[in-house]
Amino acid sequence: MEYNYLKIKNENAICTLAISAPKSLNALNSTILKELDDFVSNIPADVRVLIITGDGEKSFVAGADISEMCNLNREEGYAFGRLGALVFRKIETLPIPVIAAVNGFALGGGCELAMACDIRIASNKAKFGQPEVGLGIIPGFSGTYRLAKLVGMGYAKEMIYTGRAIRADEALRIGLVNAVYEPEQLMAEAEALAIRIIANAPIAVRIAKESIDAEYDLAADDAILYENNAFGRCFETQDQKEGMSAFLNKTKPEFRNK
Ligand code: DAK
Repeated sequence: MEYNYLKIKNENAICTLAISAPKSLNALNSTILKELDDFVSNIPADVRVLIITGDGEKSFVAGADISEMCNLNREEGYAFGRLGALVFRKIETLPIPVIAAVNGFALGGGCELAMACDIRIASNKAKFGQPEVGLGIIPGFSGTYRLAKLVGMGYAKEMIYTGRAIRADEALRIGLVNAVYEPEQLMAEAEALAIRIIANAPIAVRIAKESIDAEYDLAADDAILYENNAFGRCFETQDQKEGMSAFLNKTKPEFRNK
């Protein structure tokens, strides 16, 4: 599929995807959602970390496209929300880590896209918010679900009920982002983070992601058992042998994704 709204750079196992709709501050219309769906459904097998950002200096994603949503009826609203929610869920469940490099406005569907990623880092110009109730709707791409998980009920309810946008420093304080950088450093820091991840055993990173996500909603005993099984699976890999023997031999491991 040819993409009109996605700019993709794929180098050294790190793929950077920039959403690019400059006229609407990268707001998500249904074509962008379909392009995103196609991209994440066909992500090249050699990609080990995906970085998602917004094209331009001002915005990550300024939400879902209000001009497209304006005249939807109930069924159409459901279909639009479902399309976005399913794409974001595909991003969340990709077998590789996904980093959101939030370079500006991350409002509504933009904040929700960032929250579907594994790790969020931000420029000090970024702003996060769920302003939907001011438009007569609620967050529709799983924001009511993920925001509370990330920052707790109290902050999530305050942000969603008031629609107040918060700056990057507040997002850092409440745990919505992991780190804040000068705008010109953001992409280099995202790549540095990706490089630190891909230095490790690929299968172990994949199993770690799968385990953290699967265990989050389980009761303690079930979660611990899940981890025990996942831990056991690591010992079927050549990379486990390589990692441990390299440590014992005081050499650098050469992981082969096997
Ligand atoms: N949609 C469409 N166009 C947008 C947009 C958006 N979300 N955000 C900005 N734009 C457009 C503006 O209309 C403007 O277009 P022109 O007038 O130049 O044609 C252009 O981008 C530049 O924006 P501004 O002139 O407003 O720029 P400022 O710097 O003054 O302000 C801003 C930047 C980001 C603070 C402001 O544009 C703004 O407040 N934008 C709207 C942010 C927002 O409310 N986002 C949340 C959207 S609602 C659901 C599914 C999904 C959702 C809900 C339900 N289901 C159906 C279940 C999700 C909803 C949302 O995300």
